[in-house]
Amino acid sequence: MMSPMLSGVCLSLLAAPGLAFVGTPFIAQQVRHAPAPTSRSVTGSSRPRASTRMVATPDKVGTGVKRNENFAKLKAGYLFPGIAKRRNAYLEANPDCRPIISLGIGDTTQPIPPHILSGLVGGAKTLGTKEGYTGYGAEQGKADIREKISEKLYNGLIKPDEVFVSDGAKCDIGRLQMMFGSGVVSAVQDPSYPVYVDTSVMVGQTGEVNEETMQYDNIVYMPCKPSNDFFPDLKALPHADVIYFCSPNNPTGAVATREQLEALVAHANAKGSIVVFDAAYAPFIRTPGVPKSIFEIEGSRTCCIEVNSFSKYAGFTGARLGWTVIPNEVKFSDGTPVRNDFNRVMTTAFNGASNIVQSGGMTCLDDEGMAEIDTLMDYYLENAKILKEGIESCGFKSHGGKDAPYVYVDLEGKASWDVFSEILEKAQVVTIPGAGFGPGGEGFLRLSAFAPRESCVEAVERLRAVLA
Ligand code: PGU
Repeated sequence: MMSPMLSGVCLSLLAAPGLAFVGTPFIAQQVRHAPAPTSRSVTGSSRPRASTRMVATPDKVGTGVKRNENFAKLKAGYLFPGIAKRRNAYLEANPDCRPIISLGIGDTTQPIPPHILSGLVGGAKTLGTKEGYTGYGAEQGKADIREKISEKLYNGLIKPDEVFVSDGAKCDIGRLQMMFGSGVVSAVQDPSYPVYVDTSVMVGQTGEVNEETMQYDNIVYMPCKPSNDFFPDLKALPHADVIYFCSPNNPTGAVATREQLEALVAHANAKGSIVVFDAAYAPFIRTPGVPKSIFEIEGSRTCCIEVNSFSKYAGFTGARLGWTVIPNEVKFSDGTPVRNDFNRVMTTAFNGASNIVQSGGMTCLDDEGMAEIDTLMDYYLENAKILKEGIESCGFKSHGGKDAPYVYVDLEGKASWDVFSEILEKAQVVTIPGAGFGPGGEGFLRLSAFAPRESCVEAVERLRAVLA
């Protein structure tokens, strides 16, 4: 629903006298009765042009273009800008409040470490030389970084030509959806990173949202909660073509074990489904034996795609660099390799990741860069520990926060948007309500460990004062 403030703004815009496109009755009438101009008068063509569609009349304020009906199905704006809006509205209403601490969006805050940075700087400098200058492409990423990803992150389990380097995991999820199109059924963990559901809606895979369950028709929601160890009962699920699975998980912080991932891969192979495995938080895994990639699991090469990103590894949330792996053996039902169609998307609707940032990706994967990534991960994991212990000292149960940068707080039945507002108002701390990640997240709150250390420490003090 439009907020009163927003609707006020819209109404006053519509009423603004200087806006010719809305039109005074005189202008609107004049246009309606003007002789129909031709669409190509310069070349002398006499094809008639729809005369009144370009200028809106008072009761018709848009163009003549029909809105994509799938967008009308989306019930709210994207989660994170929505949270930012609430924070800004609070700040506007309380300009003298102490600085707000964000444990909200999972955005990195620590500077890019020196060795990794040298790659970015070097990449930029190379562009200023005659010999080093490069332009477009390759759309799949430079050969050297594809090789290095295959060697350093996948131990050779993946071939370089199965790696597509991109501007990030979120963008790749959108492009995978463009490739799958409207004719597939997607399954998501509930709760989950909202991009999987929202892009499924946008490309037309779903029906309307069911106002009672808050679930979209034609999406399979896989409940992930403490009682099932945040791993769905695969046997009980209706069929889905594409299964989005994220581990370490956003928002629950749950990390799937080898046995669980083996069950997932076996399920996908048996049912003919494709798993899109989101490993954006893989480097947070510290527990020995827990897989960091779905390609560590036998059988995955015939049914799995992995999306991944340097965003959280190296503080590249703004620099933008990610990758997607599609083994040659993953095929559509007609035998077409999925890789071929994704290549078609990447060459057509993408133009290759920034060559500057790919140089930064190369230094990430040097031994020195990998050590810097480890130090960054340790820093955020220590933050997660501080937040987890802090919120538990307030009397709450929590999940995650180990092998993952998110602490998932059990609100014991309280509505998550209410608790979000209460904490913002009383503690000036931004969190993310679990309900923002799907109906299965109701009753939980996500805390992000990506804030600076001192902010995490202070946030805990503030939360204790309010909640304990
Ligand atoms: N995959 C998962 C599971 C994520 O949580 C995020 C970011 C991404 C992918 C995005 O990776 P990029 O490579 O940077 O595109 N999640 C953050 C940011 C949210 C957003 O979408 O803006 C979060 O707070 O959940």
